[in-house]
Amino acid sequence: MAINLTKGQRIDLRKSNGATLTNFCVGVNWGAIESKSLWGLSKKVQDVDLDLSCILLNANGDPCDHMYSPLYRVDVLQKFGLPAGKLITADGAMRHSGDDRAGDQGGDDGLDNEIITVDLSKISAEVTQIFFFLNNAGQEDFSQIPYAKIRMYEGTTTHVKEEFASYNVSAEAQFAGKKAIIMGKLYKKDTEWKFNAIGDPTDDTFLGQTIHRIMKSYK
Ligand SMILES: [Ca+2]
Ligand SMILES: [Ca+2]
Repeated sequence: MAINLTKGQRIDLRKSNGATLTNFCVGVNWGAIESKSLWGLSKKVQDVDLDLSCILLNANGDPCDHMYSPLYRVDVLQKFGLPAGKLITADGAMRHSGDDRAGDQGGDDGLDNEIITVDLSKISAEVTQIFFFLNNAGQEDFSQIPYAKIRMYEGTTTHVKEEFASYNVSAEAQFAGKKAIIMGKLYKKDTEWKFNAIGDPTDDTFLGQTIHRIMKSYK
């Protein structure tokens, strides 16, 4: 049984059989907004561009690596003191599946639209915290998106072997009117990795604001 995460919950990365979760995916599944015309004869589909990103911090709380869409404009990122986006960490331990700018068209396909694969055994020794967050690059807020679900699972970008934990964003009233979420963090305690499901919605309209918020208030 997958854990149904609640805001602020801290969990060990232990499976029900006692084994440690080391290789897993963090994914977000969401759908485009479909609306019917006045007479219900035609459907209008509006793309939704959510962006799953992460930053990695060392023991001093300084950022040492990041993953976010390479499609973010470099000149805008520079205003926030941030480097260009990329889809793999320097140590090769984490990979991003790429920027999905549309969401599912034609209903829930059961697969996550943006996925970060994690191999904790290969993470650089200096990394002690990894924050995951979600921004909406478009105008909608989370209450307008038909579904948005975050989960951790074992498997690949195209196959879910076993779900470990999940969080249903669109079912939460606290996300209405919000366009960004600080999802949670992996953190190393002694030598063991754990996960804290932060689940805080924010008013940020750009990823740079979310990263500054994490650096200021969450690390
Ligand atoms: Ca996206
Ligand atoms: Ca999907």
